[in-house]
Amino acid sequence: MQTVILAAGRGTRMRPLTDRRPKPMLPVADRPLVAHTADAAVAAGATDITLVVGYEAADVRDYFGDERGGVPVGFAVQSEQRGTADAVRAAAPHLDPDEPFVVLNGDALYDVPSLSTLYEGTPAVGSFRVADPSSYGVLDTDDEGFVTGVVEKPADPPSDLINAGAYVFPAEAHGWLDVDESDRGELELTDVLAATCEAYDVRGVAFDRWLDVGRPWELLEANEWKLGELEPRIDGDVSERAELDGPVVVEEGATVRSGVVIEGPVLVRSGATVGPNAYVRGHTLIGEHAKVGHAVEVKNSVLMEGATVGHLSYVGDSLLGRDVNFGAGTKVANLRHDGEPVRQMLKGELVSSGRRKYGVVLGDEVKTGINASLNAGVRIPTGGTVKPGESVLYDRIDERGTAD
Ligand code: TTP
Repeated sequence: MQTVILAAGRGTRMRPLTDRRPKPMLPVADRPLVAHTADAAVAAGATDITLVVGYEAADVRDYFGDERGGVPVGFAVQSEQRGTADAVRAAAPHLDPDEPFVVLNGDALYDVPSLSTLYEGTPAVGSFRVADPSSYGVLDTDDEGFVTGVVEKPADPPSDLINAGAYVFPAEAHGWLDVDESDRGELELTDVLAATCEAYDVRGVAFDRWLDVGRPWELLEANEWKLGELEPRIDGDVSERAELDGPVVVEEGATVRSGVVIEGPVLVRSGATVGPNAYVRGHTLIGEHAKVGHAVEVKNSVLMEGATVGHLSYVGDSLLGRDVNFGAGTKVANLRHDGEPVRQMLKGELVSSGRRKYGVVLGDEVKTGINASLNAGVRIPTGGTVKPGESVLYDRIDERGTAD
């Protein structure tokens, strides 16, 4: 079935990681986030893919080219982010108006069996069961179990199934894309779904596994998921005096020196070096040309391309942007003394990550001096610096709030 993947978003909640790249291109294990979406779509039955791009569109185009897994890929540009229905409208010239179409958010991970079930019939909407749906769009259903619509952030949720941003629309829906602006000023795909529910019995497909990647700690969760699926493989240069346990991938052109202990799942990408004498623990992605040096411990973290943690440092549950450079002895805190979930500033508000263990989010090219210490939940903007011996207690992107 023809498939539209929405990848035009600015990803403001992911700042500073999205200052220079679109959210769908953030690394999740061995490929960008939106590549997982596209690959799941191909495996589930996409016959062609139209990627709707906008912010930093060239990154997405360059990565994909014109096919993915044998399926043709085209691009539609949404120049202004006016909402998800507007994004699909931008894709319309690429679609066959006589055929149904699938729409997927390009910033979510889907499991293939569930997505295949979605592709099996028209119309349908994907959902995911959560304990507290009140802060999401929640699916409402009739007595026969068909979906009647989506209720946004209901005080009294009609079900525990939240909208997973995955739809199969009938061919007629091509004519229903001109929706009115919603209360929050956007052109919303849920209004196209509402029109579909009026005309059709819409199947709700509850996904077994699904992850919306909107906030920084969800990028850690996405990596936890996809690193956990890696098949162990050693193609790089690994010292006989290194110890590799669990699922570890060392790509061709990567080097693991003596005295290193790696506990998988860990992916060491091409051109990266680890050690000597480093300890890399589970669910860590060491990006291309990144460096983890002597007496460094890294756990559950993403080091993007070229990030360097050279000596005597601890990095836990953190996201380090491209070419970040840690001075010797820089330490990251990833746990509060009171054991409460670590909070982070997002769009002017202090938000709970829901994680007891959560470290820092550093933009590209952040540099720290020797013996810097970074408090749990702190973000540092692209190109920011931390002085030798300095202790960064509060968020440096949004100074209205604290992250203590
Ligand atoms: P959001 O996560 O709501 O928006 P965003 O990706 O820009 O992130 P943030 O809120 O942090 O700024 O978008 C959901 C999906 O829809 C995502 O895949 C991006 C896509 N999208 C578009 O392609 N065009 C649009 O106009 C909008 C609003 C979203």
